[in-house]
Amino acid sequence: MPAVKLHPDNLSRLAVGVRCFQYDRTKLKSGIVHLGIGAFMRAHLGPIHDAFIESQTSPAALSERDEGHWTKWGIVGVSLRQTDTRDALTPQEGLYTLGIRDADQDGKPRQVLQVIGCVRQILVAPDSSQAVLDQIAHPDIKIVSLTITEKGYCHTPADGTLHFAHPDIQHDLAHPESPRTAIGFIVYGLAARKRQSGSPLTLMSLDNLPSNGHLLKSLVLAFARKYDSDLAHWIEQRCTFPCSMVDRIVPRTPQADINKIAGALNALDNWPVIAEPFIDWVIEDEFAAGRPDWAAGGARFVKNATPWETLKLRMVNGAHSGIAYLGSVAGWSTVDIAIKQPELRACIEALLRDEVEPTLSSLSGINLASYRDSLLARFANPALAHRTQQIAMDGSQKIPQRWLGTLTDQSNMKGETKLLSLCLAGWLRYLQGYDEAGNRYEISDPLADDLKKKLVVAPALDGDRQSCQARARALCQVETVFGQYGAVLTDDLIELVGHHLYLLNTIGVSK
Ligand code: CS2
Repeated sequence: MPAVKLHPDNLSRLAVGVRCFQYDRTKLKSGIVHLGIGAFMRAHLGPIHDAFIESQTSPAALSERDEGHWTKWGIVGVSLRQTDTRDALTPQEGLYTLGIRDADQDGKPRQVLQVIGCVRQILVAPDSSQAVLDQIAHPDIKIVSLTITEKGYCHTPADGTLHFAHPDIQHDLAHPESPRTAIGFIVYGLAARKRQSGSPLTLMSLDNLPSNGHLLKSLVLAFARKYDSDLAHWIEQRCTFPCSMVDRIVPRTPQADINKIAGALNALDNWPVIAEPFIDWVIEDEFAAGRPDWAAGGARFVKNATPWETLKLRMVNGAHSGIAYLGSVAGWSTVDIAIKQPELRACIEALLRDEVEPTLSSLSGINLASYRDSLLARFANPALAHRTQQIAMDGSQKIPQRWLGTLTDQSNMKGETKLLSLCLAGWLRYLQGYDEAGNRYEISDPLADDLKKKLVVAPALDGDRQSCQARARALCQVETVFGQYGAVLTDDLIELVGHHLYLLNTIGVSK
């Protein structure tokens, strides 16, 4: 174990070859509040933001501009529930390591390490709710960004409306001084901002949700209208909500990797993050109070991000969820192991080619066949060990945008939906809670209890043909997921889902 810890005072002792930010981070002041400082933000916005700062601090850039261009853009991270990121990163003054992993030509895993400097401070909302509200209200803060995962929006996935009966939303409506949800923090923080300075703000969702900016806006406004209709009006006038598409595979860092990274870094980082080399970020250029030039880190600013979001959600995430359910059931613990199985690979390739891609034909300037090939190569990355069970989480929140839009378009075009129905059956099979070797696992989903009640039967009935058909029918009655998609769940499709479920239970995925 290395003698030193990762800390600004120890950077000269990092191993040769480790990339480290090259700017004077003591000059950074806070300009961005990021809600949900998890692995994804640290592996996506973090390095792109560092690339922006470095583009501004190179000698050439500095001779042209004053420092104000970058010093005002430090990031304050907020964890909405857990204390672990703050506890790990605060002793490191916010520094952390990003390990980019892939395999060399011989398939041997390799990694490049980079120390990221742009996070100045981390707050834990339940411990410091007033500080979080004060930050959102502060006029120096120009952007509040979010990666809070799908369920963090407390909406009904089928139709995108705020779930007012959600216990945390109920709590927040009653407790303006100590909210729990991102929506509550944003609305009460904006109320203080309106009172104190009235300065504009950009609210930037970076989550895997369709039209994430529009969704965030409608949820914030729905909550604000209940609280104070003038505030809702002010938000509409003074705040912007750009939509974005974000793409990078970021598995949870296994505990064992912390020691491995410490060895390679020559310093102990309490919580490094790992990611694939691929990174993409398309964002609408609608910023109410200025923005960093993230193009320096590869971001693409566009007028309308919707086509990119649809492409990514249906191809990357749609395939991911299919692999996650079928792979978990078969006992293939990681995506690379799953996609190495010839039958599953052929099935995912056909899903993309024959069922997803025909729904994306309006996207100009993109070669879907090469997008598909590079996606399959990303899934095959043997150095990531991305757990199928990790992706399988929260299916009820993910499935509408990943599969049901595709299903709707294909049904309207009288196209192929065989493999989408296999994916739905895969989800039903996964919900049975045990894999083909009989190992039991927990279903981690905010609707787990409801789903189990409606869709899971006594194990003795799992392989019964009629029971499989009945569960396929019950699936369509899960309103929060399938509400507005009722019309595409035709009798034929339901019968096919039931038939696939029967085959998955009697023959299995892995055979
Ligand atoms: C994954 C995504 O966990 C999941 O649901 O599908 O996190 C995926 O890895 C990213 O969206 C890739 O950009």
